[in-house]
Amino acid sequence: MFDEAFKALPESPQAISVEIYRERQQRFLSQYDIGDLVIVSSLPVSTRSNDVHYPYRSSSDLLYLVGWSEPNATLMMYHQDEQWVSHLFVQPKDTLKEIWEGRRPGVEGALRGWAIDRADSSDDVYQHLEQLLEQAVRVHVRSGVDSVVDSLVIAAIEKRDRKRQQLGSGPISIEDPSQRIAEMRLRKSDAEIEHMRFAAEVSSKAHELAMAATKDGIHEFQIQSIIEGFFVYGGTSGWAYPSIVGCGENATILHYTVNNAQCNSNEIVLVDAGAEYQGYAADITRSWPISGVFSDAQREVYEVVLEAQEKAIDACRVGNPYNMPHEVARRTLAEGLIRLGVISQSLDEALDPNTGELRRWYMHNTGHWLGLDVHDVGIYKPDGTPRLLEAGMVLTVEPGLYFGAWRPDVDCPERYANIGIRIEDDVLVTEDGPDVLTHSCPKTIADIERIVGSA
Ligand SMILES: [Mn+2]
Repeated sequence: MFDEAFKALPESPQAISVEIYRERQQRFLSQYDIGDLVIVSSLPVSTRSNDVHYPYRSSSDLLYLVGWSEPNATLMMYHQDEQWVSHLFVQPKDTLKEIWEGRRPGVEGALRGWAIDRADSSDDVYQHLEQLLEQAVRVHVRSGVDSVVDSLVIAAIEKRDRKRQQLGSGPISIEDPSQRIAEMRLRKSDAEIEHMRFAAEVSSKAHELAMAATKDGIHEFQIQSIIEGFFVYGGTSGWAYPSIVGCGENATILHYTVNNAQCNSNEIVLVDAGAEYQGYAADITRSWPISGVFSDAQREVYEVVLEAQEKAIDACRVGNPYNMPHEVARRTLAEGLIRLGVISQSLDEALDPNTGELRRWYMHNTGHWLGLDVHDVGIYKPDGTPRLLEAGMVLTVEPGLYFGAWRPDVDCPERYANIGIRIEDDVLVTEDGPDVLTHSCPKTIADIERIVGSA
């Protein structure tokens, strides 16, 4: 059923090369000094129910620096014999375990295929760490990820005075390396953008397939299954975050994930779903009428949100503050709601963060960074002022309007009762202006009306 859509996809990009990981590590390590020890751990496996685990996903920082995706891995980077050493601890080969859980690259495999200088078994990680801590001056580790690493580092710091007095060794401080990695992750390289573009293409196609299959009486979970089915069929690892599929009043609940209602022909369905490819996320929202034709009221709201989204996308330009798309979207939404008679305040009054009426119907931000994490890393206001956009940054643009008639806190205009519209695209900032990675996902009223129900 998905084959035609699959054939229309671009070829999946090649894996990020060892050379690229090496270059990343060099750039990262150039900020550190001799005597620094950097530790980046994978995240632990978590249990879902007896003997069953959640699908494993490593820490994004470890994926970023080495691309190693197995559990029980620890990366240590330190300076030795006048050069930096990337030392990765991995699950050793173990035939019995591999029969049950799957093949492992093991220590030799890690050395052959990954950007590392040394590899050892994860069984020996703490022993090595104790030795490395004796020589380290500063330790860079994110605490709270591996409790044994944390306690060894703290023990080494506690011993430092005695050690340093006798031997002149032992660490004197701990720092979190996350912010330095985040600054790098915020600016995407060409190889990363290719990965994100592929995740975006598969996700766009999945939304289009779901639109085409939509008909009166379809259930939210059926729309969800088409979308998530194509994420996998298209060659991604599946969803980057749990899919939101809400029709009718469910479309007015921002993080609705129950997805179990049946859809009526007079309703809008709001779908927020994106795939993950090689760790990189896409994040798309589309809203369409179950019947395939917007009612006048639905069309009025949709047009306002679409105009706000297009103007906000246009504000994703090098040198603009990161929050300019949000301000542009807010203004356009407020103007639209005044035009529709939903807001009776003046434009300035409507935009007031405390007393403005816009907040009733638009209560979230217009976007976030996107990358290895759906809500990707990167400080929005370094030194308290909004960061200026640079080429290579990727952000989502996702204005919406939500008229929840079920809400006791506001008087919902009857004409728009239970209409929820959000339109979200993923935008790469380039020197030549915004590049919409999710451009192939239908969003004009004409395209949506042509596609919905056409399967
Ligand atoms: Mn989003």
